[in-house]
Amino acid sequence: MSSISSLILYGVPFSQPVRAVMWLLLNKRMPFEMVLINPGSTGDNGSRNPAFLAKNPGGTIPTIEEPDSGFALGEAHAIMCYLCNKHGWDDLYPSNFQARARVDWYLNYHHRNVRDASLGLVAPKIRKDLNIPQVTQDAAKATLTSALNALENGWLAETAFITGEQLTIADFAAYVEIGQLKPGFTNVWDFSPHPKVQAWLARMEHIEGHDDVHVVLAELGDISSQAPSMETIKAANKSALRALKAHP
Ligand SMILES: N[C@@H](CCC(=O)N[C@@H](CS)C(=O)NCC(=O)O)C(=O)O
Repeated sequence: MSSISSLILYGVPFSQPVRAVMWLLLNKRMPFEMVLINPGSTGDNGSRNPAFLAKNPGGTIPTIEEPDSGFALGEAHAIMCYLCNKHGWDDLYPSNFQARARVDWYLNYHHRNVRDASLGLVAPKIRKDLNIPQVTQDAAKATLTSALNALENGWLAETAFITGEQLTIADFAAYVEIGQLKPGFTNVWDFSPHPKVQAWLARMEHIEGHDDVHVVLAELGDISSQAPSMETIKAANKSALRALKAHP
């Protein structure tokens, strides 16, 4: 996965926005090195440690760094757009202004809508330390339901992918949130009211890089009836990193 001067991706495979960036890089077979950063921790490898805050003042993963120039960038969507711009990956981030604007539209929409999948359903079980109040979880689930309705009746109503017939980075961004909920992974959501979303999820499974990016969730398995132990979470992360290293 890496060479000495390759791009550095700070993160952990458990992080949804980190997985979006990983997927883009694996899909494009772009060498990178993942440097493990513990989200929320002020410790040595923590995202709230002063050394990390100097790279990303928001203290979040993913963050990338280019070793040659020292250029650092945070926010998964900004990172994916930058990488597509830099490498000319117009297939995933179209150069046509209107097509690109539709991708940007979804990427902006995502943050306070689809992203609530993690807040309402995954973080309460994986990040028990956050003590996310029930009322917050319920509000996040309601937001997710509205977002899935918007995907079902709007974005995915007529097309194979979110902004049209072509896969774009909008699909990576959306899938890392929505896909994590399905049977085979955490199994914490009933998708039966959303058949078009289900069909899109199935389509996304065939996109290059899907399996390697999602080792962490395949290993974690069903968490619908019981929250996983810290050992299970750590083991899943380790398997995910092994898979990443083995990627051509
Ligand atoms: N909008 C950001 C969200 C990043 C984010 O929420 N990352 C979490 C991990 S999934 C994080 O770093 N949390 C640590 C913290 O906020 O202290 C993005 O898309 O990159």
